[in-house]
Amino acid sequence: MALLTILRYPDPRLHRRAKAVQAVDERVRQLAADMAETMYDAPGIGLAATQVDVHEQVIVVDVSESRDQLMVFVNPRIVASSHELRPHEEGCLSVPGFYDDVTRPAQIEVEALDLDGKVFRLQAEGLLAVCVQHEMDHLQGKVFVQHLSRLKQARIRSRMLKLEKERRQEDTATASERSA
Ligand code: QAP
Ligand code: CO
Repeated sequence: MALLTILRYPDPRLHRRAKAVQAVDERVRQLAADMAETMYDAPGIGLAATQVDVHEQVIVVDVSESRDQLMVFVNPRIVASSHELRPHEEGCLSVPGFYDDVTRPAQIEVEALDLDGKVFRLQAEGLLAVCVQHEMDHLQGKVFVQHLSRLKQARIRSRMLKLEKERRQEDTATASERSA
């Protein structure tokens, strides 16, 4: 088990398109286990492989209160979605501290492989439907802020860059204190 580093928006690697997994083997099971550990540690309710700089179609989700209902989707695809749309507030581990409403289909049906490489289908609504769609967007290189207005995207981008810069200066100060 290992904690993985989560890429932060606006890192260009978040916009890479993930490739389909060719075989659900031990390597993929280890990736999913490490992603789950990283998501629970954050803590978050969903994480896509793209966010840990692995550009393969794997997502992990747990929307339960008890934090013990892990779902892993390999090569997920949406096979049906409702005409009904619903707004829901979203956040993202790659955009910490920023939240905004995104409107998406209220219900979806998703087909994916499980960790045994077996095909399964799942109907989802509510938070689970939001989370699966949000994570599947990551696999296409899309971050939820790209659903917002250009103005909001520009604001989030510059605030994230400013925070990153402050963090770097803080790290540099701490390092020079230690060596002094
Ligand atoms: C995607 O996001 C999601 O800003 C998963 O400071 C989010 O787990 C789908 C998080 C909302 C549906 C609704 C965000 C943690 C976690 C932050 C997450 C933060 C700390 C986000
Ligand atoms: Co996200």
